[in-house]
Amino acid sequence: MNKILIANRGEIALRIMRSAKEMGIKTVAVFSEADRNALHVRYADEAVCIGPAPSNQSYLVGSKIIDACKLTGAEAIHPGYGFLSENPAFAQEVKDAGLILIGPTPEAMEIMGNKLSAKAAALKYNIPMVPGTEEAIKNVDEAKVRAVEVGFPILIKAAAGGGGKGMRIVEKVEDFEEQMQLAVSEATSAFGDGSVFIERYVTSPRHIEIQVLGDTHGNIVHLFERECSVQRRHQKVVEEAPSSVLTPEIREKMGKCAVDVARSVSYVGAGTVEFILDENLDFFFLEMNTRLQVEHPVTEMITGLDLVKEQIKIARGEALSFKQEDLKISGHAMELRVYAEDPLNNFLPDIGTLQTYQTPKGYGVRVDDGFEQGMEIPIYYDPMIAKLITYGKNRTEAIERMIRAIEEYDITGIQTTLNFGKFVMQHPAFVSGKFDTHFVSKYFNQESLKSEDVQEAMIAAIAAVLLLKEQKATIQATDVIAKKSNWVQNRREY
Ligand code: MV4
Repeated sequence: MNKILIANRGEIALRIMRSAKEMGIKTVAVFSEADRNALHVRYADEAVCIGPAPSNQSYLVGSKIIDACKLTGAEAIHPGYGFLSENPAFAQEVKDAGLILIGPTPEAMEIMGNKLSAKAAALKYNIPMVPGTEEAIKNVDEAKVRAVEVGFPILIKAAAGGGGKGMRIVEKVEDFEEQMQLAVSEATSAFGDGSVFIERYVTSPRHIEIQVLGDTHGNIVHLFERECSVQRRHQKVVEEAPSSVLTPEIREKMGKCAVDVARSVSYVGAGTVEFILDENLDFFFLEMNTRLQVEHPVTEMITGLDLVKEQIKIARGEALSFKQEDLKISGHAMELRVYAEDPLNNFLPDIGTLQTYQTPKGYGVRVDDGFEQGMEIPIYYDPMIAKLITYGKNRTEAIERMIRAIEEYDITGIQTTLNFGKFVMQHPAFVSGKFDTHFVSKYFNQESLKSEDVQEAMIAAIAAVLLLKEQKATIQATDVIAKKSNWVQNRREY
């Protein structure tokens, strides 16, 4: 494999190219008209424009990407995440064109692309799953009987759904029919497939996923877990590895289950098996993602492996160079997704120009990004501008380093989720490790970011009062507090 095409943009395109370069493989970028000056275009050895800015006219058009391979002589395609990365029809077209897709087979993608067929495949092994229906619901009355058996609250899920889309919680049996009808029509319009099923609703889960790697020789290993419970409306914000709640025993059990799930579809490449973990630390398989995930760097940091290099070696037909027992966890890694969104304005995308853009540096800090100072964030794509990753000898050090790195990160011109990340890192529930998927909705409101400043102002005011008292100044304490906090409020930047 001498040349690969990266069918993606932004930070992940660059991240993939860096590994290819280290392996002596030439890279081809594809870009839309909005990305003509993007870093991934400049970094690549060659670049091909594949159309106008909207992704359905560029990054999502499989035929243009295959044509770009033919034009440049690229032998393989790395799809990154999003876009065409989990599209079985594209995977098949790539194969039919005599090219290599750096990823799993179209068959594995197809099965895992549907939650019901994924669960059916996993059923071949003894994988714990949330009680519910094993097939798409055809008869509402039968489903209602099953729902009562399973016990309320229950969750209706769309088989074709992903990332929490098309999910509905039903609290009591009287609401069942109505919610079912709504779920079916929602699923039909969103995915063109109205298949839904039910599961018992696990009320306070943690979201834990296991990274797996499979080669073309039948070897499959897991690379431990990532904790992804800190999310907002199904958008992950903070991820870490390892999870602070898993015991070595549960980790081993989950890891074995993840390998079995992968084995159930003869998985080849890098994949992620998603579980939820309840308060009793019982875990249940939910689904499998057949791509390299956004949060893969935390796994790289604790295992010392380069997942993109492993993907490329697997695609070249090489056998994994290590066994499960060779792998171990070293230290702790945190990742914060830096979005161009305003936490003080309901996380609305905040597009514009990066007037200042200075990344944090130093020991244990990694920034995977795709922009530089002066660039404009295009409105057409995902608003994630960077991933800030820190590594430490333990969780405490990774958190402390993350706070330091957030403070060093200097971005002006757009609002970002950096200060929100700092709120998470300093929150007692996060620090103690006792949190679930409701962390953000439970603890965060816009006041949390403001109150940090007010608290600082109060402390500053009290310190000033004490200082003045010491100096025996004759000023009323209340005046000082009012003045001090006003001063701090006036210089606030948001
Ligand atoms: C669940 C659940 C509780 N009980 N299934 C959301 C995304 C999709 N991958 C699965 N999801 C969930 N499935 C049962 N039976 C709670 C969630 C869930 C969730 C899962 C992972 C990460 C964040 C989440 C946020 C809300 C709900």
